[in-house]
Amino acid sequence: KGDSGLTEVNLLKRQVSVLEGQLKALESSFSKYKKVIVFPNGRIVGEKIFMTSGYEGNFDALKQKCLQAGGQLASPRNAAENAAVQQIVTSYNKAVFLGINDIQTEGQFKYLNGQNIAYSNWQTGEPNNDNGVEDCVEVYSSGKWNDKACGERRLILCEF
Ligand code: 293
Ligand code: CA
Repeated sequence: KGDSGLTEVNLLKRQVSVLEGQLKALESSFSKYKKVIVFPNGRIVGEKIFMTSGYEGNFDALKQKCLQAGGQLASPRNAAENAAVQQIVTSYNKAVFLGINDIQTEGQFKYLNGQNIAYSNWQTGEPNNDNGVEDCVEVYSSGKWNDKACGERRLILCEF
């Protein structure tokens, strides 16, 4: 077999090396653009992106808007995610509604997929179902949660 110095394996090694460089450049560029799109109305936590548009409405309206955008209402599942939600609330000085409610069974708070919540950050004394009408969950600027009537208007915060 004629050999001009570069075997087929070596050619492939060169191509892999080129692709590795291109992938690194793409990762670097993507990292920058992620920062651009979340400034200043969103937060990145691991794989999750929280984003507000500034829109305010009741729970049903907020839920619909997030679904329409291809996401869902913010549903923080740990302290790091809740801290990101808190940052948005603080930045706008407006409470948000989470994708959590006890509409189906009083006192059993669930995600929009119907699963029971696995993380919570209730304010002391909450949830209190004040006046027997509080099935939704708002987040205060303290990051603490309060159950609130779903018909109230709050700031939208979606997760993607
Ligand atoms: C009551 C007692 C307050 C509490 C409030 C909220 C309403 O007025 O201490 O802050 O309910 O739970 O959602
Ligand atoms: Ca309450």
